[in-house]
Amino acid sequence: MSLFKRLFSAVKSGTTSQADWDEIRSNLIDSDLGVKLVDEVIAIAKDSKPYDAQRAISAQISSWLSTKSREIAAPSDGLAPILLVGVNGVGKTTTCAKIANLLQKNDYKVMLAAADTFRAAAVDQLQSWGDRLNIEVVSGKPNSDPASVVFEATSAAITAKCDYLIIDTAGRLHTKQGLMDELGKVIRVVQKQQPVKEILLVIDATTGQNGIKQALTYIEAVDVTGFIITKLDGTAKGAIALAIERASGLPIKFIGVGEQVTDLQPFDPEKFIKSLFT
Ligand SMILES: Nc1nc2c(ncn2[C@@H]2O[C@H](COP(=O)(O)OP(=O)(O)OP(=O)(O)O)[C@@H](O)[C@H]2O)c(=O)[nH]1
Ligand SMILES: [Mg+2]
Repeated sequence: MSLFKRLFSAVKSGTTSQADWDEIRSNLIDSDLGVKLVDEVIAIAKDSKPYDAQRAISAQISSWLSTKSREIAAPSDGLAPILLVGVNGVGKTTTCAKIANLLQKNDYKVMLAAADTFRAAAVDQLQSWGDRLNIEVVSGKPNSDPASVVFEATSAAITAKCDYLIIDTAGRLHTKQGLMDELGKVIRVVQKQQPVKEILLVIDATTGQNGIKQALTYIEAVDVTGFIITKLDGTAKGAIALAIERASGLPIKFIGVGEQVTDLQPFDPEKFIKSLFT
């Protein structure tokens, strides 16, 4: 990710001009860290001794991160329903398949629910992942009520004694109140049968600072338990991960690093912070 490589060399060299500092600052702002965090990290860097700069900056970044668990909730009371939510095109459907695959590889019994009933292609997309992974997909008729699909899927998953039900929802702009209300209804319908274990907000790393707005608006509307940051393979803008945790206090649970089903990694803060310096 190399986000702080330049900053770190500047501290190590000890002879950085104001013009250089200005350039470093503007590069960091372009990386979507946000002005406030950029100024915080530059202040720490300027105050550090060269031999101690990496430790001091890392400690500062660590203090921005969520202290909540990054594990996926265990299916401790029977079926664990997990919803993936987020704006259009961020990678929800693909990530449902990735998580289903990961859980299945860990010997859990998994079912998928296609609650994006707006587009016929959305159901087909999830169904084709289900076929490839040999995982059952529950879906409804086109344009049917997503809440009724989810109700049926939850019953089916309980009857089949599944450990996890991964629910793919339609992309919805955080600014569209009607769509957010509908999401609330979908969640309540699951909740009637089984406690929802995770509501994971999927955010595209390439969307920039708007990702923070999405996070904060979704958190107000529903009980988001964590984030998945996708498309980190195609961008140098990983700083959004830091900014989102700092703004929300909630943990990133996974990162998406490609379009294949295995391109999902747990978010490892230590490894991530280390990668910012090299
Ligand atoms: N490079 C890259 N592409 C990804 C990643 N995750 C998803 N994609 C791609 O992003 C595009 C959109 O993915 P979808 O899973 O359909 O996104 P969605 O959020 O379900 O979209 P809607 O249902 O339309 O809201 C697809 O081409 C995916 O292959 C990722 O981590 N890296
Ligand atoms: Mg989708």
